[in-house]
Amino acid sequence: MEQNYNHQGYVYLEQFFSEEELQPLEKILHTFHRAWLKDNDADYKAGAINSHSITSAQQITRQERLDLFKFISQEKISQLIHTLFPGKAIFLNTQLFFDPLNGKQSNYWHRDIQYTGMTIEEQKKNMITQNVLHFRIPLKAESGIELIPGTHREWDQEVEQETRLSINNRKPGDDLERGKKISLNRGDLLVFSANMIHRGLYGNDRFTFDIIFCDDTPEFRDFIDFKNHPAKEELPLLNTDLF
Ligand SMILES: O=C(O)CCC(=O)C(=O)O
Repeated sequence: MEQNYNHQGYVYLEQFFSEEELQPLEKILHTFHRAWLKDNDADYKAGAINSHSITSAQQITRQERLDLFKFISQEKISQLIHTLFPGKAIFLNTQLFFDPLNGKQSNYWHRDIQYTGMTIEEQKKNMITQNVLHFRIPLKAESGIELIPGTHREWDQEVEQETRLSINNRKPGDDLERGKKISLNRGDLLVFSANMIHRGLYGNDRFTFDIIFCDDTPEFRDFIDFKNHPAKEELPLLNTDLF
């Protein structure tokens, strides 16, 4: 698995979670999402496709928040993290992805690192050494993610960069030849590097939970919003080194 990840930049694990694990998670996420839609109507109407920071949301109870932390740091996720990260990793944040209100809205190829303000040269350098992994947990069958295997370590071909960055009449939603679509079912887990070229595939009223982990380094720690982490008194209830 580790070798697969090192070559491809992703790991797809079918039926990784049981119904017993998913149902309580789903209930919390629906509570959050209903409240989010009410509070963020303008963003939703303006084309939002995700919310984030569920673990610091006022809309869930302290117990629900603790249950989320337990889910995030459960043994089988923790084991995967220890296998896939070269060094120690830390929880970064959560996101919830859904379909855009406008069914015609295009998705967009990107690398998460392109939004950090780094120059292209810095991005090329840092994507080799800095690790950010998405753990995608779909609550229903979805078209999933399209990604370009190997690009967590390799820079774009010219047409790929032009597409991501809207250069030479290319648009971020244009198809790319090397794209590989990974459709997902409820129960599956897709782990992929945020550094790689990827895009979400909309449809089927998707509802999918992403947990994000990164290297535990000072650079990333500066970037973490610790509101999303457990409070000091909650830590002893979570037997983990991920927070
Ligand atoms: O699912 C999506 O729409 C995009 C997902 C994505 O880009 C990400 O998780 O970084």
